[in-house]
Amino acid sequence: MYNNETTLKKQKNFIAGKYICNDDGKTFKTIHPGNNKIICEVEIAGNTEINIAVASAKEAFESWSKTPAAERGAILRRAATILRQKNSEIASLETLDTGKPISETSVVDIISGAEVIEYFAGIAQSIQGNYIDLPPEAFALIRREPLGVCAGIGAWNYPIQIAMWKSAPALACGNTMVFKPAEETPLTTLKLAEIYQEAGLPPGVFNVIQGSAKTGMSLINHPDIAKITLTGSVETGKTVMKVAANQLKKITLELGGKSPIIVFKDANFENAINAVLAGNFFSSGQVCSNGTRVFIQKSISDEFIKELVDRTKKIKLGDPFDYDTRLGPLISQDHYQKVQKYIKIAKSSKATHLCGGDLPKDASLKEGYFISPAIFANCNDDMKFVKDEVFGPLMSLLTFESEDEAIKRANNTNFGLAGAVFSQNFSRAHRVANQLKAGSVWINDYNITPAEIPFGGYKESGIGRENGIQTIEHFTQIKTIYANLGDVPKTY
Ligand code: TXE
Repeated sequence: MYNNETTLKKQKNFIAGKYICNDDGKTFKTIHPGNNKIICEVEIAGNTEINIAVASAKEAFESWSKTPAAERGAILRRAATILRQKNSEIASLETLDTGKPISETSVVDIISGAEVIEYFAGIAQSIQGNYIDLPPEAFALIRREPLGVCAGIGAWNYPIQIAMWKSAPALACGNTMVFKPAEETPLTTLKLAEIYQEAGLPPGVFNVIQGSAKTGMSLINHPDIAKITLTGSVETGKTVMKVAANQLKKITLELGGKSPIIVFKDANFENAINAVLAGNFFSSGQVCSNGTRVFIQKSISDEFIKELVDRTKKIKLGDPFDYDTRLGPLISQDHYQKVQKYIKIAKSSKATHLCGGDLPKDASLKEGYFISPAIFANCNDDMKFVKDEVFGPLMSLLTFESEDEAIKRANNTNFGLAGAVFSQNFSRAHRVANQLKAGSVWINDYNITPAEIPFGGYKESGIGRENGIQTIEHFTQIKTIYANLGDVPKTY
């Protein structure tokens, strides 16, 4: 088990089933955001290591893509079992690297990823093509084939979960992968690689290379990469798409959001409060689908806001390794400064500052990137902090009168990742859900993402979907084989 004082030996890149040393000796440091202590150095993958990783994935593809689906599924299922067995250990490593509370990582990050691996392990044997009869003397076979070597690029908010969400469908379909975790959180993806190997995954099928945007850029530019799947910011998504466009590589982009939660006066009050709080402050607000624009129907707004503020003031900020902690630090110094900048913008706007946005007084937290959960009321749709993705514990409250008004304002954003409606009126809830321009809409709940339902964005929030059967389409391609049983006419 790890704790906030843990230091580790230098970490390396995991390529072709083993850890290898990089040839230029360059490293970066990863820290624990709760106290800014260095956990370890991590070797950066340069072009040599990237080339070896892609070559090993390319070679492994030859046999992995021809491995019976039942065998691929069995290996993935074994990996999910090992992940569950090692949940406590990996959760504490994730808490060390991300600063997310152990009360979250021990019940969400690894387990939800393992569920996705199990889901795609089960689907592996059901991936199928089609037969089309073409009388009188022909037929066609529609084969569903894997793409080849996929590049996975991860974000720092759900490091191992993102690696599992990306690798599970890729591998189940017969692809191989070179995965680059975010430079802030390089550690748990290496554990995933070790576990895949323990489960029987052949060398080269899943490789982990380390580094920042430069490493990511070299990886996605590699000519042998067939597909890129990224979780990251909108800006990075656009850059990746441009690189992909040059070589017509396939892409899945899971990007940011500024999602609306619409609370009608007939909502179940307690459920709506619970969801709004979790949908804003989970992982210190560092969740792409968080519902950070909260629209409350005017007639219940006073009571609703009072309850939100009372409950928010009781959220326990502290050492992420303490099981009672509900809000940990932000990921890094840069991100801390970004969120503080937005709090400052909000405080100097015409919005009403109701609570939070402060640095903790507790001396034991002063080296970490802590900030107390903030709520601003009387916001309007055009305020910068209401429009931009802040990715921190900052909730904006807006009020509305009519259903049409709420829908129009909720959709007034370039993002389109998620949204929610709270109402006990069945017709209204569905009417509104249908009109929200977002990839996921929850009715009377928030941020629920079981493996079997697709997740992904409209508009600038992304392209493609993760999870759900639809993902198979993003990790395979169709080959049509036309078979003629008769003669070819003599035309010339
Ligand atoms: O993301 P980046 P950052 C949002 C959130 C956050 C902001 C910035 O608003 O504040 O993005 O976070 C790799 N080619 N989200 O700077 O830069 C990078 O190394 C190839 C929302 O951390 O997009 C990392 O592995 N790779 C998001 C990953 O992309 C590149 C989660 C994400 O980094 C690259 C995280 C390039 N040119 C942040 N540039 C979500 N969807 O949940 C960067 N990378």
